[in-house]
Amino acid sequence: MYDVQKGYELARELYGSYGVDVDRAIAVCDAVPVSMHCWQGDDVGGFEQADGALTGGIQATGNYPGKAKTPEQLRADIDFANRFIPGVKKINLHASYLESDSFVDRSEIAPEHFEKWADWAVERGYGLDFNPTFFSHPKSENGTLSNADEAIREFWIEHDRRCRRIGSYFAERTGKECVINHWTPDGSKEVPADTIAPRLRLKDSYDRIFAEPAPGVVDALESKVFGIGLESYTAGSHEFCLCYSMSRSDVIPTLDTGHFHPTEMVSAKLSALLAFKQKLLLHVSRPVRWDSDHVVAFDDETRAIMSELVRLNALDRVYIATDYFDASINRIAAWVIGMRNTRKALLEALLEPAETIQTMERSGDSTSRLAWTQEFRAKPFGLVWDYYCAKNNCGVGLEWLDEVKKYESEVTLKR
Ligand code: RNT
Ligand code: ZN
Repeated sequence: MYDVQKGYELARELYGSYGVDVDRAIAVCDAVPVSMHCWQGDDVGGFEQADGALTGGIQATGNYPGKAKTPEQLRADIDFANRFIPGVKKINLHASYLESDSFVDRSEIAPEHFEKWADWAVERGYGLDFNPTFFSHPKSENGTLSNADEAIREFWIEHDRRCRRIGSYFAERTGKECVINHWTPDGSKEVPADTIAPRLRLKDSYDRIFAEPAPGVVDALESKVFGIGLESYTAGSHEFCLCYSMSRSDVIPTLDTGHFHPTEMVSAKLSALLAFKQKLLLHVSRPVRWDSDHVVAFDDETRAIMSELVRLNALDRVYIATDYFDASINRIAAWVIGMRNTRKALLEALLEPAETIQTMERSGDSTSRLAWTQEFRAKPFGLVWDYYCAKNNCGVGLEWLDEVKKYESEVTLKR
């Protein structure tokens, strides 16, 4: 290992000469909560006592050994992964990760089924976020909140109402707000002859769900362009979810980086939405040609998103959550890599002299704006990142990898 302290001092001097305060960047970066999704640990399987396949147009591909099979294993894996993930974290659960000795259907879930998760989170100081599970269930095959069958639609309305009560329970237990992401896979393989009826039912379902107050809960609606098997029509499209969230001050939009046409960038949408909505929820993922949910990379889009959040001064207006599921590699490594990349992109963005560049722009000096923006592409921000990881005791560079391999041979491969 090289001299991390020396590297940091050099970088601090260099960034300082451009007016960037490295210590402030580190402090801001460290305090921004990133909500880590629980479902990377078991390929979106969950712990309901029914072994159904993953449905709803999403797919976890790969068959890497050692996935978590019980809530205890999943929590242990999250604990282990978090040793190598710096910064303030929340844990994002799905309703299907409930705990009960006997089968509990989605319309019957209650806070008691999440008590162990809450105890665990409180002990570690984590906030908890939540998601109703509108997929992988026999009653979800022909749609959920937009279903034409009123009994089935009622079932799902009840599910989501209960999820919001669980969200309030989490907020009360943790003392932190619980962001609930409402995503329904409802759609169809061919374009329906009547495209508005499912959307009117979906709208009515949400109206009824949100009619009940849920203290401590922040409701977000996630849209999507299409799902596998549901290629031609999505009831909760971007326009639907955006219009719905515009119609209510207390519902915010979710932008998942994989939920748009492949040439559309979430980073380019942020300021437009923030001109109208006070808050947004982000699902940071990596779509490869489709909503493939690859592990978050330190790629142009992740960096552009973080850069926008910093330049827009919107770090306290946007909830950042991860959403991916890769079953082809070590799942703990997948968490560590994706979570570290998310925060790494945030730190890099915070090391740009955004205010100086914006001042140049306001004075009409676009030449300097371009020169300065480009200059920062090659600054040694990795030295600052290494120092930040060292300071948080999270492993510098690839130090975490050997430990994850060791945990794999001692724990996960023995499952
Ligand atoms: C699916 C959505 C949704 C899910 C999770 C598991 O395309 O992105 O957020 O990934 O709810
Ligand atoms: Zn998502």
